[in-house]
Amino acid sequence: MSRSRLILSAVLALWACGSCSPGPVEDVRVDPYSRPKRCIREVKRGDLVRYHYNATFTDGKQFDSSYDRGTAFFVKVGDGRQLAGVDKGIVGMCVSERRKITVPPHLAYGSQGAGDTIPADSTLVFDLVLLDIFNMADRVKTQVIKTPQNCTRSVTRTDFVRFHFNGSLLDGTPFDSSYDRSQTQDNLIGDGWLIKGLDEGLLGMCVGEIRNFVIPPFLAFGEKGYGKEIPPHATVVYDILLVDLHNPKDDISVEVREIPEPCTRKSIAGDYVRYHYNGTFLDGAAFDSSYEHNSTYNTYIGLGYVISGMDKGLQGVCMGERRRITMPPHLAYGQEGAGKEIPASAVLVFDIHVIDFHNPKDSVQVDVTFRPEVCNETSQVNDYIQYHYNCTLMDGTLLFTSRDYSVPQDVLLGGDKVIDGLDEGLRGMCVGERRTIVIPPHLGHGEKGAGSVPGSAVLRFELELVSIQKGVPEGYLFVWLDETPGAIFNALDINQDKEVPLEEFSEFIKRQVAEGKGRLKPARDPESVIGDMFKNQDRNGDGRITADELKLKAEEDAEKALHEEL
Ligand SMILES: *[C@@H]1O[C@H](CO)[C@@H](O)[C@H](O)[C@H]1NC(C)=O
Ligand SMILES: *[C@@H]1O[C@H](CO)[C@@H](O)[C@H](O)[C@H]1NC(C)=O
Ligand SMILES: *[C@@H]1O[C@H](CO)[C@@H](O)[C@H](O)[C@H]1NC(C)=O
Ligand SMILES: *[C@@H]1O[C@H](CO)[C@@H](O)[C@H](O)[C@H]1NC(C)=O
Ligand SMILES: *[C@@H]1O[C@H](CO)[C@@H](O)[C@H](O)[C@H]1NC(C)=O
Ligand SMILES: *[C@@H]1O[C@H](CO)[C@@H](O)[C@H](O)[C@H]1NC(C)=O
Ligand SMILES: *[C@@H]1O[C@H](CO)[C@@H](O)[C@H](O)[C@H]1NC(C)=O
Ligand SMILES: [Ca+2]
Ligand SMILES: [Ca+2]
Repeated sequence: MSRSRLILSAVLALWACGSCSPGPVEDVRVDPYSRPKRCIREVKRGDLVRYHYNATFTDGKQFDSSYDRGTAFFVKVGDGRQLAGVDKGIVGMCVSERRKITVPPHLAYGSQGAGDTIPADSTLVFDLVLLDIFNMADRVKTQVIKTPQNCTRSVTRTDFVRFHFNGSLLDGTPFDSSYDRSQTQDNLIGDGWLIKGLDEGLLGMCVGEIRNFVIPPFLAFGEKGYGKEIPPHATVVYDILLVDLHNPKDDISVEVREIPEPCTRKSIAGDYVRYHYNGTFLDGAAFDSSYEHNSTYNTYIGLGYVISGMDKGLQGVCMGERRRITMPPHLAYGQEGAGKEIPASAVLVFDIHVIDFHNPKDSVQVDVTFRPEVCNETSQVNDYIQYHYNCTLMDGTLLFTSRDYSVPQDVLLGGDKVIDGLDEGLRGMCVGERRTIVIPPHLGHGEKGAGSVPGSAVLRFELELVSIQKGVPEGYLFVWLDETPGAIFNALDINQDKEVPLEEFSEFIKRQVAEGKGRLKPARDPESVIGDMFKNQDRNGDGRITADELKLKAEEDAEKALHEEL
């Protein structure tokens, strides 16, 4: 349009002055010798422009230059503050365009000239490059460059944002970039910390969104500019990527992803939780994961051992639950951040998988899954039992199983041969009974764990009792089931020769056991138990028990029992 308008105005000038002049009055000549490919806006009257220029006479001699003053020329087009010829010749220009405007004297300093510098009737040549253009009616011009897939929340007033930006002037000269500092720009919105144009422009943005802003100087750095980079009256252009967003009033937010059924118990403050996590920022970038450490993260909750967002977010979880906990910086690592990984004021997103938890006060939890109809006797301490088991972690990982062996597992209950929780959980069972027991680590393998059992792990055992061999009280090798025979030595001395060697003793004991009158300590070779019993009676170790020896031993035992009673 600029061309045709100029020609048109030249024609009009010709007509208007047709009778008063010897020839057509010369108009401004415009030579747009360098025009950018992209021109989104052209200068029109009323616009405010910034440009650099060199001014010469037609012979090329320079009489003025904006460069000499160090700042570009700033003016409103059409308000008469620049030469009428330039005012006219600049119309239609784009930013970064270069024009040579040749101004005839009557549109410059006329027949008067200007002081010593411009002689009368000088034609002047202005070589200028347009740097900036805006209008007081402008608003921030916003263009969405990239929209994220999911946007659950967008910036509102009083939010705190972290963003990356590239800032440039309208002619493309970069003036600042957060990328150069490798850290985000962090600001409260609506609080006057940011230039007006951004304070407004960031509203409604989502994390991951990229916007381009063109901001006129009166909504940016105004007539003062900023530092060396941003000149006075500069329009600024920002590409902004929103990285992070929260409100200082935010609490944690919890999104439950998966709750296993049944959930019989939920964690409370004071529990000790083992969990896996993936830690990311709001934009999805990962900063840490427990899986990389090959172990769960373990902590007491509700007691201030972990960042408060986590302390809170881990309460009320079920074993096996998966949840996402999003925590604002004031409930995470705050304005300081942490190490290289967590920047200042970062919102953190943790995807959590709860493996197990327990309370230091927990005891063994028993759940009988099958009880046979006939249950004449149950397993007790000192009994020798056989059982099948599957031992898993609470997430189902199988650790051990008796199926790996050809025979069932066996144990003398109370014998300190298995973890305390299992010893306890195996008591009170009928043969054929099945139960599931849950053992907290303090009754299991403790904080250190053992082998494939992780430290502080809660264990689940599936148990099936195969057999019970009743035992004898602690410290005993043999007990009488009926009454103790009165004349014991006579009974022992089967051939009545007043002495009892090992063979005779052994034969007697075995007969008692066979007849159901007595019981040997189970879980050991009977011969060796009988051998020990014999040694206890054969006081002088000559291989024979006499009546006196037996009497002495009986008296001692009675005395010992009396002492123990007292
Ligand atoms: C003005 O002159 C200087 C020095 O010759 C040159 O660098 C600059 O590009 C010129 N500016 C314009 C707008 O012609
Ligand atoms: C967006 O949300 C949907 C539904 O919540 C989810 O399935 C999808 O994975 C999300 N996409 C991204 C890129 O986060
Ligand atoms: C800023 O510029 C850098 C370098 O050109 C580029 O990688 C980055 O994507 C730009 N950022 C935005 C928000 O446009
Ligand atoms: C985790 O285990 C993998 C595979 O066993 C191993 O390559 C890696 O080095 C381990 N990482 C740590 C931190 O122990
Ligand atoms: C963590 O990420 C890994 C790999 O993407 C995934 O297999 C695992 O399930 C994630 N864990 C949680 C708790 O989300
Ligand atoms: C259980 O006791 C009943 C009655 O005393 C008896 O008949 C039955 O044989 C016993 N069963 C077993 C398995 O010991
Ligand atoms: C152990 O697991 C196997 C396979 O699931 C099952 O057949 C068996 O009954 C389980 N053992 C016990 C004692 O529950
Ligand atoms: Ca004898
Ligand atoms: Ca003896």
